[in-house]
Amino acid sequence: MGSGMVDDLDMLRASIEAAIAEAADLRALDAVRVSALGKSGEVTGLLKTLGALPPEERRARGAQVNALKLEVERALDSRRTTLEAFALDAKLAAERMDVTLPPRPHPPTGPESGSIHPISRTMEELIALFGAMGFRVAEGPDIEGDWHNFSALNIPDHHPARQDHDTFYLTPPEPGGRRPVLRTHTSPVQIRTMLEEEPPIRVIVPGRTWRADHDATHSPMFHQVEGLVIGRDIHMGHLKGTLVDFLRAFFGIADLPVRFRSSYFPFTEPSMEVDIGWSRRTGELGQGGDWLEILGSGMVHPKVLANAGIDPKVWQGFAFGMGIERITMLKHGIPDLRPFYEADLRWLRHYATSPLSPFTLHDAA
Ligand code: 2NM
Repeated sequence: MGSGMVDDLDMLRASIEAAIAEAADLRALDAVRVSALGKSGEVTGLLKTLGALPPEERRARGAQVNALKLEVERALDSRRTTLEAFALDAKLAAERMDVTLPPRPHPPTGPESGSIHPISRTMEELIALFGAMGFRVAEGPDIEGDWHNFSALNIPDHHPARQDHDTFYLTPPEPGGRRPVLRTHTSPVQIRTMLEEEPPIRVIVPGRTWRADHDATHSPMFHQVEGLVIGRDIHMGHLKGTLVDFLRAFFGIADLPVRFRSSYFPFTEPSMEVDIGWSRRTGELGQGGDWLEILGSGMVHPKVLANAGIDPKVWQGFAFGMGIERITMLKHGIPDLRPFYEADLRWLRHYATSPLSPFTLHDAA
């Protein structure tokens, strides 16, 4: 009788192991597990019969059934490992992609195709060009305090730029009160950079700016890039070299005429406006014989350095600023400012660029 029962177990073992080997996926394997080891499984059923056996048989039979249970568990584990590996292989094969395929054609052929807005593209070019000259990008808040936006920059209380009709104040006036503003230039970021960092400093600050001004050539929200270089012996030669190289590279005209013209800003001394050559008749940039004002610049005023925690006896430097819309319009012959902010797909299809198309830049530096 004992050997007959062992035969039973051998047959059961063989049939369960065959079912495990045949299980083609993890779900089928789990069904085998349930039918063998589940609450009413075959092996579980055998374990339940042990209690009814006389003690001398129970010991031997118990050892055999438990050995079977262990073998079944091991066989299930081993098959599960194999099937999981199959499943991963199948998933990897299904997700396979050819990274050597050429890019899809651009400009957009479907409504879901994206493109880079000219303002964004110019900002990327500015970052690349000045990056090649060792500048990093600094950013700051769009809502500024009076001190960072005006006072630290040596802009006096009575200055016209502070008037309500030029500046967006965020709270109503109160006697002697200092009101938060939408920054009117990105210069407060240069102030923050000087306060936070030890010189030498070389940053550009591209970003949104606001002025209460709205006509064919002015938008209440526009974009600026300003730059700041602080070092022990930075002088006007560095200012001129940097800006001439930048302008020629940005506009892609190697012999673009550049002229520095004495000017005034409260935050620089001396101050210079910078003109580039163009033709008033054709609107073309280059040797056209006329001059076009393009940016402002100067040596950072000692008072501004001191306000920003930098000793003007040790450090000096230059700064500059320009309008991103303006240089973008000039570079690409865009005649009107307003469509920059209208999200008109016809305009974007014409002036926006593919994220895959290269910059149109000459070498910087
Ligand atoms: C300009 C023109 C000239 C300028 C100055 C500073 C600072 F914070 F360093 F003093 N930032 N930007 C500056 C100088 C900006 O924009 C037309």
